[in-house]
Amino acid sequence: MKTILITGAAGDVGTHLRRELAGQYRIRASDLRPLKKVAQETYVRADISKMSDALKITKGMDAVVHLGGYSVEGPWEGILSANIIGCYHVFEAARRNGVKRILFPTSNHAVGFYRRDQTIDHRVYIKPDSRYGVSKVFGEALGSLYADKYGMEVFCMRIGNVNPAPIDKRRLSLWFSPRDLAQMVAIGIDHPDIRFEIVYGISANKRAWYDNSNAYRLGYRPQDDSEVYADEILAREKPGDPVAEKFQGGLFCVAEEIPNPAPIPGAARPTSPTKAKARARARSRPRRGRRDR
Ligand code: 15L
Repeated sequence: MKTILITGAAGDVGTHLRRELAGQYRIRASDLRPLKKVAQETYVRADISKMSDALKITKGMDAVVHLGGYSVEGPWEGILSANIIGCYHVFEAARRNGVKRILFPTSNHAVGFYRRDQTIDHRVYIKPDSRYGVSKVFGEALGSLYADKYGMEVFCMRIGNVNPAPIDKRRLSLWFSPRDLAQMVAIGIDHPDIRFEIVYGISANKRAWYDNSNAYRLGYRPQDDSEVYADEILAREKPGDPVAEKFQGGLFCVAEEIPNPAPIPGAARPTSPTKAKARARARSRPRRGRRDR
């Protein structure tokens, strides 16, 4: 049985994945946050913004599934530390520890500025829709470098939205059921012939915006299709922001910040540069009535 590391294991995707893969692999689950253990896995608390922690958790692994990091658009400081520095640490630590295979869950937001009337495949030019999307492009680029330069095997999944069921119209195109996620991850871990691949992490959705032929070529056979939820979802959906509606990335194309679905309990929230500037402007503005006094 292979031993795998899952970083960011306490998050939503990590929690679904660990449940689905329990018994198939020996799992080392790591996160900054505490987590509820699934049978037979081990938990290691780690902060991947520290190289020493990344070296500790990647040691002795057959493969790394690097889910850790900021999972939505957010303040640059958070993205930089978790998704750029942290991602580099995980790849570099894996290389130093001789771990050949890395699965990098990138995101639909690496290509979120493609329009919804376009169908894109794994070869299109990147079009990130957010700082978060840029950080995912960074991870893909790092994967390409480590594959070409160091012979590592890197499997990048541009994940749509992992949920037990699709949650809105946009997610009808992007839905990724937990069991399809587990199937794709197993391909990434076990396929004998991976060098550097990009696939789309979605189920067999009729409304998909992707030509996912690269995943199918590697044996992916998704079992779920969001279409069974379509009538119910479309009946309750109200028209949204016109820019968000036009592009695949949706609200990420317009938002400066999206509430973090997996904050670290008790941690101070970093202030976004936009909010910090607005506060500074407000402080320097003369108070109403002051000049008359
Ligand atoms: C993502 O990349 C996020 O990690 C996830 O939280 C969702 O927001 C998803 O994209 C999405 O586009 O729905």
